Amino acid sequence: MNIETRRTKAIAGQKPGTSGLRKKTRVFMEPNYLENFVQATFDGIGGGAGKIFVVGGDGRFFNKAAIQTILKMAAANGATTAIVGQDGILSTPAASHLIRQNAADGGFILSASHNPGGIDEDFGVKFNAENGGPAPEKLTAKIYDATLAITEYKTIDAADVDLNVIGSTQVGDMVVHVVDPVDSYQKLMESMFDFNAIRALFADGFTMKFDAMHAVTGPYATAILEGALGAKPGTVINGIPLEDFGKGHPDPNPIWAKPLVDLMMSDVAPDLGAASDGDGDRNMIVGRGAYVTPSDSLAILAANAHLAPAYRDGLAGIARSMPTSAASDRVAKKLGIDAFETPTGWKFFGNLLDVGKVTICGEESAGTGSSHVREKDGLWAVLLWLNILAVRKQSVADIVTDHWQAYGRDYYSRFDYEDVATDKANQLMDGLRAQLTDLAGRNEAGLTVKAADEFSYLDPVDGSQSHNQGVRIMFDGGGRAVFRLSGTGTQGATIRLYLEQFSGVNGDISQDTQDALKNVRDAAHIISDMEGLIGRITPDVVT
Ligand code: VG1
Ligand code: CO
Repeated sequence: MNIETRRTKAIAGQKPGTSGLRKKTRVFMEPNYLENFVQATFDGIGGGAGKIFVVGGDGRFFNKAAIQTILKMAAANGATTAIVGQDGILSTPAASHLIRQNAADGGFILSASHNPGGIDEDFGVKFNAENGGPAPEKLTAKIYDATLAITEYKTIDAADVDLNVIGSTQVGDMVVHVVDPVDSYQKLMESMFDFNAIRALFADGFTMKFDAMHAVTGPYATAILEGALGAKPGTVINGIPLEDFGKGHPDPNPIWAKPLVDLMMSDVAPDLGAASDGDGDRNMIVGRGAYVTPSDSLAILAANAHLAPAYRDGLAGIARSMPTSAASDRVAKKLGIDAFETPTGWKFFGNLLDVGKVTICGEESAGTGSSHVREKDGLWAVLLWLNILAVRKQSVADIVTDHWQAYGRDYYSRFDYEDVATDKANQLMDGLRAQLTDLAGRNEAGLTVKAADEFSYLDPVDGSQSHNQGVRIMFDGGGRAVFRLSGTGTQGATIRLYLEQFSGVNGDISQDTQDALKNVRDAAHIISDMEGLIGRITPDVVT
């Protein structure tokens, strides 16, 4: 094997603390850019010698070329084995499962998740650690340091691997196994859920539409829903992964999956609508006439998980990201199990899952998952819903209403302000920080501030601390507003404003969401002086 050492220099634009690198595709295609990040990753994890890696992506433009680059570099860095999805396809949860199943040392997942794909859109590389989860902060910090210190990278001159053909081949001294991307994942799902009950549900005439948004879940959903579970052909729509996701925005929410939501609100709605994102880790659940917020979905799945075989013995605990509504905390309380509140991002759930403190986790951004992998898992959430529907034999809308009647309703909405000038966004956050100690007792828009702080997290497992994770303003009467800046955008800054209002137990659960949130929203806008600082209060995206 002829290892070439090529000179290179440091790359710009890393964000320490994020689990990967997300940039415009053309930036990734610049000479040495991808190579630098990949070499920095090998350096950050203490080298590739003797290691096994999983490699795959969501099928977006540049996916296959990036895989060839990574395979050659892995071989040059001494890896013994690479496991690659056929056609370069692996959903994020499937990659997480393959890492765990094969006791691999980590994996490269090529995706910018829900960001659009194509030569003029976004690309990304995430490195997942040996537990199958996103690299924790101590590892991303090492990778980041390596991107600054880098002077050379290693590769070999070898022919490209034929990614279309399942089987084993060599790249230099490294063995490459091209595997069916769906197979192992499907077996895992079959081991967790009552497929017979779900099959019977479909056989009884239950109808569903799953929008794969031309992204990675198409092959998974087709094989599992239409193949194994007998859902009607055509249940999966937009099921062929395309390099530009059909020019869509593969983000499963009422904005970007509007056609599906419109169908679900119409007279011809099927029983269940669902969608997943670019890399298959997010999910949207819509019943006939009933959109389920991700925060509610987490709570309802947790409250009903025992109806599926994998969770028959109950849950160890429930974790949610800080901006996610408190709905799941109420479920944990009723079940008598621990509830954890972590910073945004799946990597913070890893330790809790690894030591068995929690079984189910979720984020308001449409991510739900469990201890079966170390990523959020879109199709898993859909299958758990199906398993619950098959057992309860009620509609989604009835299950949601039952839940609100039992626990009260957490009205919830997120406002995104995109492409804000970075200095303005920072000013807004700094302005909030400066007021934190004075906010308690202030009255705005008819609400009194109960408490305000900036969220910090102390990991109960390894003692690590994460600061500056978002400003929280709690109001008397169960309202809350949270401000934070996105870490995944690729252009300017994105301000996220998360709004929440609890109805109270036995409170009014029939209001329109935005009506119920009006006071919290107005108070948040006034306290942050958003209009004065960024010149608008109307968001680009409301979910
Ligand atoms: C967003 C979401 C966050 C999620 C992250 C990655 O981050 O808010 O909840 O974990 O995307 O999701 P941010 O920093 O832009 O708010 V994905 O589907 O990229 O793996
Ligand atoms: Co994603």
